[in-house]
Amino acid sequence: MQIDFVSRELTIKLVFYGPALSGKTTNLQALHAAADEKTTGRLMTLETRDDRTLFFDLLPLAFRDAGGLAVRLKVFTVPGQVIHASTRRLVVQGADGVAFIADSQTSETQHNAESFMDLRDNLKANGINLKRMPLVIQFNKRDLTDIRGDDEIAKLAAQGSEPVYLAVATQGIGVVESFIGLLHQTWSSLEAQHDLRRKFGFDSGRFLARVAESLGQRHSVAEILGTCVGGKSMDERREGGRQ
Ligand SMILES: Nc1nc2c(ncn2[C@@H]2O[C@H](COP(=O)(O)OP(=O)(O)OP(=O)(O)O)[C@@H](O)[C@H]2O)c(=O)[nH]1
Ligand SMILES: [Mg+2]
Repeated sequence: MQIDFVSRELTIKLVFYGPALSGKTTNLQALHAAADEKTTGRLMTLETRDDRTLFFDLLPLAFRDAGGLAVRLKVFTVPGQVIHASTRRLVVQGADGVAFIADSQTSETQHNAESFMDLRDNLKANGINLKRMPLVIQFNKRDLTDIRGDDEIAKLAAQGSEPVYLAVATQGIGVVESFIGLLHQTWSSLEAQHDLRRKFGFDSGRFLARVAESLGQRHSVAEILGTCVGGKSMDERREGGRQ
C-alpha cells in the first residue's frame, strides 16, 4: 500500500493469480464491464491471439471516500503459463491482496495445486508469508460439465482458511462477489496494520458499499460476502495465527 498524506491518497495493489487459462483476464474484463464510468480507468491487456497473457493486465479503479480520502485500486493479473515464472514474481511484489482464480475442471486440479505452490514460493521470495496475505479463492468455469462438484468444493473450503467463491467469469457471475470478498479481506488487514479509521476517518464498511454500488451490485455488502461457500475471514485467520 502507498499512502500520500499530503494529497490524502491511498493506492492498493490487488493481484489475480492462478494457472494458465483459469480465467484471470476474463475476470478483469468482467470487472471492467461492471464498473461505472466514473470509477474505471482504461483496462490494459497484452495477450497473444489465443488468450494467453504475455506480461500482465492492469485495471485501475478510483474512488473517493466520504471522508475525503482518494483510494486507487490497481488490479493486476499474472500470466499463468509456466514459462512466465519471473513475471509472476515481479507482479506479485508489493501486493496487498490476492485472488486465486482456480479452474473448476477436474483435469486442471493438478495445475491449480502447482500454481498455488508457485504463489506461495513467489510471495516467500518477496519476504511474505502466504498465511499473512489477504486471500480469496475463486473456482471459475462453473458452467462446464466435467468439473469438481459443489460438495467437493464446500468440503475443500471448510478445510482451508480462505473464503471460497464460485464463478462463471465469461458471464460475469461471481466476479464482483469474489472481488468484494478480496477487498474485505484486504481491508481488514490494512486497518489492523495502519489504523486508517483514526488517521483518515476512513470507514471500510462504507467504502465497500460504495465499491459494490459502482460495480453495479444492488445487494448489501453482507449479502455479497455471504455468497462465499466457506472459509474463514481475515480476522479469524489472524486470530488463528496468534495461537
Ligand atoms: N466456459 C468458460 N470459459 C471461461 C470462463 N472463464 C474464462 N473462460 C475461457 O477460458 C479461456 C482463458 O481465459 P483467460 O481469462 O484468458 O485466462 P487467463 O487465466 O488470463 O490465462 P493466462 O493469461 O494464460 O494465464 C478463454 O477462452 C475464456 O473465454 C468460464 O467461466 N467458463
Ligand atoms: Mg490472462
